[in-house]
Amino acid sequence: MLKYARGEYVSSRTICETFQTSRTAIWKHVQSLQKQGYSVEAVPSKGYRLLEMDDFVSAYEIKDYIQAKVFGKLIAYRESVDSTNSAARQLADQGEPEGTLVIADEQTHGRGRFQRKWYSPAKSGIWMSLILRPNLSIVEAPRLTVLTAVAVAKTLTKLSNQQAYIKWPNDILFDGKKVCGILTEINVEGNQINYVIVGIGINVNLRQDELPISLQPSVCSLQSFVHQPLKRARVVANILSTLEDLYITCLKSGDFTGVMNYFKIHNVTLGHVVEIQSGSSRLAGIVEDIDDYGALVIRTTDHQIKKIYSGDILSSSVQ
Ligand code: BT5
Repeated sequence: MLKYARGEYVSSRTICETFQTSRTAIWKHVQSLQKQGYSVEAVPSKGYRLLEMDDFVSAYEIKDYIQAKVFGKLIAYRESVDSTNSAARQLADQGEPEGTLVIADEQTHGRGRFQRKWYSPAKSGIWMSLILRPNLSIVEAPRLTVLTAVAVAKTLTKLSNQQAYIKWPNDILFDGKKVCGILTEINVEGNQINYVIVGIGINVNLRQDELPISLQPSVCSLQSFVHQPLKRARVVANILSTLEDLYITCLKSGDFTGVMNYFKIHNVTLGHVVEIQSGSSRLAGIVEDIDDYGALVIRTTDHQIKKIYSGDILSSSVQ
């Protein structure tokens, strides 16, 4: 109500009548909103008003835009958290259902793969993790990273009118610079997946000079590619709905061909000469293909075909 009143006061009485609740209950809700960062002013003779409409990623804001049916049905918003992936794991362990989203304004210990740091300052990006409970075997799990990368690339392309590209295995790039990283973590029971946490980090409002110097050459932010201010909640809702569509279609049919094709067509590494670090080994060759499970198929300099399931592309160039 406060949001739709656009900065005007709404009397406590009107709110009480609308929601059939007590003044004390409303005051508790207002305090909860204030805790989430909303500036709500309370004046005894006038009521409540929302002072400014900031760019929030609270459940209220995301639900304003959401079209997905299951993804984001439950949203756990945190102002600050160590890592949304860790928070989502805790919730999944407690039995929270598929589609539950954890989203934070800030992460104090955001993680990349191999325990690398993910820079996640307050209010500048989308730091979120989704709980999935797919009926897939462990070997199929990397397909979920592919699917997520495709959903994010499609959404960012639509919102920016500029094609986003994918760098194997989990980066989304604009103009060769990383705008998003994906961290997929699985919890298994026997050969079956118990749950998967898909973590998505997207730089949205970060100015280039606000980034750590070491990241500035290789990292970018969505705001440089859109011409009007973009609400993070809208981006989140768009990603959830694209991701949900792809997820339901692929899992129902068992057919990931469409997703794999998009992943390959908009990939910056396919056909390139690359140097790769995979575990403790380093190898060089040409990326001939990406297989149905998201592994890189490399023809090495000594003409062997190798499949790489996890690692980092250290350098990449056209032959
Ligand atoms: C990734 O790892 O790219 C996965 C990042 C996933 C982050 C999300 S945020 C929500 C959820 N909760 C978490 O704790 N994590 C997930 P990797 O491929 O290992 O890349 C990590 C590297 O990216 C770092 O070593 C830096 O070089 C670079 N990096 C760090 N912060 C970045 C940022 N904000 N934007 C772009 N690149 C960054």
